[in-house]
Amino acid sequence: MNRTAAVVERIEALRNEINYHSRQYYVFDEPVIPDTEYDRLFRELQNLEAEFPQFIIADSPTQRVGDTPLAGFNEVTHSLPMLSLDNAFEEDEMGEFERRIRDRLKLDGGEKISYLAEPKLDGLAVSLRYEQGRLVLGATRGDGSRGEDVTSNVRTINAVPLKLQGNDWPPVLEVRGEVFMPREGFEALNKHARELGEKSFVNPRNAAAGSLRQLDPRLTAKRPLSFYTYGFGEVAPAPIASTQSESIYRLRHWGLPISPLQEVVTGIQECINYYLQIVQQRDTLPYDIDGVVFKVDDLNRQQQLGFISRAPRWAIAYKFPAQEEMTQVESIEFQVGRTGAITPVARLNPVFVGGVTVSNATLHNMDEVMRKDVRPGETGGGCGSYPVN
Ligand code: 5U1
Repeated sequence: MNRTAAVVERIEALRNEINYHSRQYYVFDEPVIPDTEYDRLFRELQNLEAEFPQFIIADSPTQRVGDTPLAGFNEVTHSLPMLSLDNAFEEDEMGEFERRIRDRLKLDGGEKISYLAEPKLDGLAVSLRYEQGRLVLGATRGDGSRGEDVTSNVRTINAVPLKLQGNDWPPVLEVRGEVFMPREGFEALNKHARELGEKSFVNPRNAAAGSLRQLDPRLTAKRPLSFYTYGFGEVAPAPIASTQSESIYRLRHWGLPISPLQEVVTGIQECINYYLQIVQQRDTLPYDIDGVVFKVDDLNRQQQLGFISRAPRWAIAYKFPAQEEMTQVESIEFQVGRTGAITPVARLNPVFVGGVTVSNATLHNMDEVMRKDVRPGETGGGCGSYPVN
């Protein structure tokens, strides 16, 4: 074999190996090599591609980050609308949800309904379109019909595959899911911003949204974003399975990450039990969630049930109680960090919110204090353990 053929073979092997390890990490949560070994493989590929640029392809793992900032985001029309979810806040409303479904499907008393249950991530909904297994479009939800083309930014998210695994995917596969920032990454990002005297983010959701709307993908690439898939847009040919759970499970085999907490539950009591179990786990999860989503598992039933305005009748978000309380600002103090960065902190009249007593709230920086016009003696609202602490 001549040198060029050997290089082509090595490049191909490295890409496959790197993609395999990415899937093990992001999709299966089972990394098999240490980060240092992964970095070594990545660097070897970068070096070979630098020496032989004629063999660079758009979906090489080295090509996630483009180097041209955009002038603005183009508007895109979703091939199928991006739906929203109806909400339930009480157990009774979950009972009503099931009763409406039973009535429409004309089910007799004995027949139970199965649902796919999963946590509702507090992030930003996006649509990813794969054609012939390759990522061709990433778009924000926008108004549900039209969103913004953020392809160059979603490409920088390591959990988003640039190319699907295997070859049994439908030629057009559009998936919907949530881009989010894990808490640890959010804390590190804010700490860094504070050390540099820059503006910090109020919560991981805002940080994820701000990161995805950067015009320079090199900045998005530095943000610790992740992604889970939960649904579908256009799929052709469709369907890919007869239930929501099987369809979503197939995505996993194609390299798309899905929540490891997904479960099929049957009947409304199991829905409630699942909700209570997730409430218990909520604070230990590495990312913020604001409820639990239930979807009728049988796709024929989903079709029979259809939609009402922009929300499907076959799905519901059972939301956690709002983690927001009113209290009084007693004083504003200034904390000096190890690096000399000064952070204003509000001392609060202690208030119980989100399962904890809150008596301090970081105000991040003076811009935030001015923007929110926070003053001692005044009363205002704030959200749970984040960022109030
Ligand atoms: N986990 C989850 N979040 N979420 C949000 N599933 C889910 N489904 C949604 C939305 C808007 O919509 C379905 C109708 C696809």
